[in-house]
Amino acid sequence: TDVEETLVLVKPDGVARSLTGEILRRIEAKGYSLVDIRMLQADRTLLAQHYAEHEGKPFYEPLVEFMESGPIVALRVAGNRVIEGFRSLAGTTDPTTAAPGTIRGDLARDWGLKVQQNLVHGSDSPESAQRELALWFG
Ligand code: DAT
Ligand code: MG
Repeated sequence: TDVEETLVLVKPDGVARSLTGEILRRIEAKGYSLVDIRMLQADRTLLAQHYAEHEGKPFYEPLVEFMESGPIVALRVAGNRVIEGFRSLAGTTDPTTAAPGTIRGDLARDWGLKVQQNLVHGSDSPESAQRELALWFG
């Protein structure tokens, strides 16, 4: 096995729509383990670090503003190849095209036209996971 840890965020839309439990249920049903959990209101400093790779892109400002708009639930999740596996559970970035059966495909597809309102974040590589877990869980 290849046990990894990843950072999952339930974004402000997921928390506001009371989908935290449903998202956690899907993660646990897959067999992944919840290692740590915290709920917080993220500030700009944290979000700028978290989304540093996207700075300067046209969607960066609306993305950061959205992520600041309400509480976030941060999850440290462990499992065999969980980094790739959670991305697969989440579905593609744009909820409009995310496949049925995925978190975004099932739960975010009718949430309007804003791509940033896609319910969850998941780290995209071992390097990102290590960096992001340090940011959100210190
Ligand atoms: P992901 O969250 O699937 O890893 P990403 O890292 O490319 O996607 O982008 C981070 C977030 O930014 C994403 O969850 C939603 C938003 N976003 C990405 N591309 C976008 C676009 N073209 N228009 C608006 N928002 C976008
Ligand atoms: Mg990403």
